[in-house]
Amino acid sequence: MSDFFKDIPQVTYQGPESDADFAYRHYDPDEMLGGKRMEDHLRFAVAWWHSFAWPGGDPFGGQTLDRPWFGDTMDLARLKADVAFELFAILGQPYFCFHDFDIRPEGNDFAESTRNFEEIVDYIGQKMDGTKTKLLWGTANLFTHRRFMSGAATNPDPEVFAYSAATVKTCIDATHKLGGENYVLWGGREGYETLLNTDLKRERDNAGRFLQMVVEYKHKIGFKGTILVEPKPQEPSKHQYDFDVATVYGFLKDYGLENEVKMNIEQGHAILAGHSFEHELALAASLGILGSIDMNRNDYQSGWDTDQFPNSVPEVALAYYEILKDGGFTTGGTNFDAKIRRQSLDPEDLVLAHVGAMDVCARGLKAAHAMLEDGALEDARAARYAGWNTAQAMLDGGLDGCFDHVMANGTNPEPKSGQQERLENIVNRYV
Ligand code: XUL
Ligand code: CO
Repeated sequence: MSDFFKDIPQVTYQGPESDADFAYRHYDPDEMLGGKRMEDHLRFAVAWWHSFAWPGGDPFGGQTLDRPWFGDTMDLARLKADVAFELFAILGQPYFCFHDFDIRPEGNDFAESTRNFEEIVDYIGQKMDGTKTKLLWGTANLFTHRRFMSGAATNPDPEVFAYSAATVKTCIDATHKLGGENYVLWGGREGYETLLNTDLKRERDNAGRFLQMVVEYKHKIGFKGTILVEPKPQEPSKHQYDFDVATVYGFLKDYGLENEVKMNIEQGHAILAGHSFEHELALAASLGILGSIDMNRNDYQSGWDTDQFPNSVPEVALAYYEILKDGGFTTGGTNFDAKIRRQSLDPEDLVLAHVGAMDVCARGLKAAHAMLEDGALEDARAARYAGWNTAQAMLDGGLDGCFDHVMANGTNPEPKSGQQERLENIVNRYV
């Protein structure tokens, strides 16, 4: 046991009336919603990078957080893992996620980095034994080190492509070994700064081949988890190839991967792309590729990826509505890809950030479940499209069919109310 979280109690469900800081008011893991425990609906995960590896920097200032495990040695990497599992236990978290870079010190070369990584992965495996915490997903950090500055799979230099592929192999191996339920690819540097030096077609083809190689390898080693791509329109690259769900779907189709790869959709990335979170979720669901979510928001004034913990029940309710309507998570879950603010120095800030976010998500989930059960929104939606139940013959007939239909009926279609305000009022009854 480290003493990092000393004096912080295990957080338990105490009900909406509780005024304790270290208590869940809405997240009751065992509460049943539609025949499924709340914990199994939400499948919360702590993100290793923001919670344990981020030093508190912003573009104008460096480290603000002082952590006893900061440094480059294997002993400190093990201490970081010890503290991580202490946080999981305090929160009762069922899952975590990591990049290779978050858990191991960088070596002098690929071989040493890989040795460090494998050693820590085994250490984490031992820590998982005997706890309830599992791995939601693993991923490779192909964006922080300067070797990736011009891209990983989309780098003009094939040596960097190879290095990236070799790194991803080690990360899929680790995810497989730890029983991970998904493997994520977020293309932080898979884009460009200027078209003047960029062969866009070649880069896109290389990204397609890279993802095919990932899928081939998954099948080769028998990894049963889901491969997920996480869209984001920009930042750090000026333009990123995985712009949004629609763009990634087109990309998957081009490279024959639409039945192999799903989406990890992040709230803040959806907003950066000019969409709402629920738009991205609904579109992915309609395409059959909704996999998992990163539940972290951005500041609406800064217009940048501030990775804050969620705190708006109405927003998360509409997100979980789309997820439940799609049948709920299978291998996916709710990853808090979120960091505390750089002034939040204390260990308890890290705990309370998760407690609040879990409660917000629990309230949103309960509202979404009730909205779906009562059917008011879906009944109205079905009624709005009811005419299509008898329109097949017209469609089969093409333009002529439509012409004949209009001539035979001889009427002008009457516009009908979209009832937006009534539907918004319905939502507000639940949130
Ligand atoms: C970056 C981001 C990443 C991915 C994993 O904006 O969201 O943390 O989730 O690489
Ligand atoms: Co993310």
